[in-house]
Amino acid sequence: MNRFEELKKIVKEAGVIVKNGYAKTVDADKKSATELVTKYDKEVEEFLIGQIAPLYSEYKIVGEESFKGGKLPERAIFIDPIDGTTNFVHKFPHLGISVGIWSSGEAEEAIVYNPILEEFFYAQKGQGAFCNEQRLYVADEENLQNSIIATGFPYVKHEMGAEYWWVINSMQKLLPKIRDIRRLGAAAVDLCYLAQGKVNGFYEVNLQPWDVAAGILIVQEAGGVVSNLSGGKYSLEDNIIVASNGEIQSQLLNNLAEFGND
Ligand code: LIP
Repeated sequence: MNRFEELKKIVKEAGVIVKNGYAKTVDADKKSATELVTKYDKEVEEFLIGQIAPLYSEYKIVGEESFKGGKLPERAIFIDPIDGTTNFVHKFPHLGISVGIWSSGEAEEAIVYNPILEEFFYAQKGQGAFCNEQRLYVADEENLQNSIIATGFPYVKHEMGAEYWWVINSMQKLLPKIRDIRRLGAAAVDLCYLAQGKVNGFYEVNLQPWDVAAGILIVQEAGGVVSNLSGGKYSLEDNIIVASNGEIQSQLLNNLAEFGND
């Protein structure tokens, strides 16, 4: 079995931990006024690190619950053990185990697995994107007005700072120009739903590398595009991500607010 197939098996096994926790009443700790973490986030990340580190020994692992900050490694495996922790705690089934493998600023391999809905998304660079073995393609829609756009709100929203005003100003500018918004609560899965053609675009501010490292490749391999707010190449250290089926990318970018203009 090749290394990526073994990685798929490991993520599937991690899904059992998530499923068991989802069926229980879960105690959550607060990382901040609005950000939650549970023992399942930590247990899944520890399991994944223990299994993946020997398999991908030439990479450094950057996990949401264990990363101590600093410069991102050139060759890294970004792990979000439960993307959508708030949904996990509130029993809203939009969540995913996200594993994104990057080298020199490019995504190489990606897995996003929602064990609650049994949606297993994966991609390898140049080999297409899949959900449960079915090939994925972004939706063929060239008109922003006919588009469903997914987004999310940053944990710092309660501080009503620059991120909050960007979200509000962008919503005010964009909402009349689209079919509707979907705020589902897990960026990794939002990006997979873009790849699957369920939504036509996605944007968000203040996401972490582990939220998007896998979803980005799945979008790209499904024919979509990912950029920063200026339309340039997205870096995992950028503050704002804008992704779409490609046909509406410039319309979407033109209808988001500039950052910092309160
Ligand atoms: C979440 C993202 C979501 C965002 C939330 C949070 P977490 O990640 O997936 O899109 O809106 O604020 O960042 O914290 O559940 O891993």
